[in-house]
Amino acid sequence: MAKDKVEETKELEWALIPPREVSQVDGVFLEKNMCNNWDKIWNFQAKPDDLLIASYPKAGTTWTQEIVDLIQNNGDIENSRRAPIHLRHPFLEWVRVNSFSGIDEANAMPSPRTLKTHLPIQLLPPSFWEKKCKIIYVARNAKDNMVSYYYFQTMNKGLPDPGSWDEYFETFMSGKVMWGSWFDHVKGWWKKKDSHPILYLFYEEMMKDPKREIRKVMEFLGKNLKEEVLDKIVNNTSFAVMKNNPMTNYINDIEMNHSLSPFMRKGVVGDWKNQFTEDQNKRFNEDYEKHMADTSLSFFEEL
Ligand code: PPS
Repeated sequence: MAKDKVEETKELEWALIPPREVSQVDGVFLEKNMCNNWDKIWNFQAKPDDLLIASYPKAGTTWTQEIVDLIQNNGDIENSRRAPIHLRHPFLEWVRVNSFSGIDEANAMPSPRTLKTHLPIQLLPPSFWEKKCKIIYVARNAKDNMVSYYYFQTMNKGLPDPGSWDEYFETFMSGKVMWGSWFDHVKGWWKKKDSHPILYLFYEEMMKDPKREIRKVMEFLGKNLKEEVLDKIVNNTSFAVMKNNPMTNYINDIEMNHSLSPFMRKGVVGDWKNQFTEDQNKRFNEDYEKHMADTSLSFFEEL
C-alpha cells in the first residue's frame, strides 16, 4: 500500500477507537479500566529484584527506560531493539484496548523485571515497599511537563480530550488530569526517597549533562561500564536517535495519532515559553509558590 494510503487508513482506524472513560481512585483521576482493575493493581506482587521506573506522565519516562535498558544490556544496541519499549517494560497500571493489562504482562515476565508506572506515591502497590525494590523516579519542570502532556492528550486516544490550551491550563492546575496533581506527585516521591532506595532524576539535568546522569543510573544499578560504552549509550539515547527508533517512538501504537502531534515531539527545556501567555505565566508562578512552599524540591525552567 502507498505510504499516504497507509497513513489515511491509520487515521481512520484511530478515529474509530472509542474514547476512554475517566474515573477516580482515592481522589486521583485514572482511566476507568484501571479503576475497575484496581484490586489487581493494588495487590500486585513485586519481587526484590524488580526495578521500577516511576514518573509523572511526560517527564522523560521513555528516555529513562531506554537508558536503563542499554545499561542493563551493557550498551548492546541490537539487544535493546528487540522489542518496543512498552513490551520490554510492562506499564503496570495500564489496561490496553484489547484488555491485556500491564499487570498480566509483568506477571508473565521472567525476572529480573523492569517495570514502568505513573502512579503517585500513595497509590503504588505496597509490595514495592515491602520488597525494598530499587526505584528510579524522573521529574520534569511543571511548565514543560504541562505543555508536553497537553500535546500528548491531543494525540492519544487512551487519554481524555484536553480541549483548548486555555481549558487545559486550568485542568492541569487543578490536578484534574490522569494520575493526579503534578505538585503532589513530584513532592510525594521526593519525600519518599529519604526512606527508600529511590534515585530521583531530573529531565533538565539529563539534558544538561546526559553522561553524568547516565553514570548515576549505572552506579545505582550496581554496574560498571567502560567510558566508551557510556558514550555509546549517550549517543543512542539522544532525542534524534530515539525519535527515529521505532522501538522507542511509539510509531506503531494504535491509540496514538502522530500526525496530530508526534510522541517524540520537541525534547527541549523551555518550550513552555512558546505556549504560556504572560497572564498564565504570572498565575502559574503565584500558584507554584504556594504549592511548593513545603518542599526543598526545586526545578530549572530553562537551561
Ligand atoms: S510517557 O508517555 O509519559 O511515557 O512520556 P515520557 O516518555 O515520560 O515523556 C515524553 C517526553 O519526553 C521527551 N523525550 C526526550 N527528550 C529528550 N531526549 C530524549 N531522548 C527524549 N525521549 C523522549 C519527548 O519528546 C516528550 O517531550 P516533549 O516536550 O513533548 O517533546
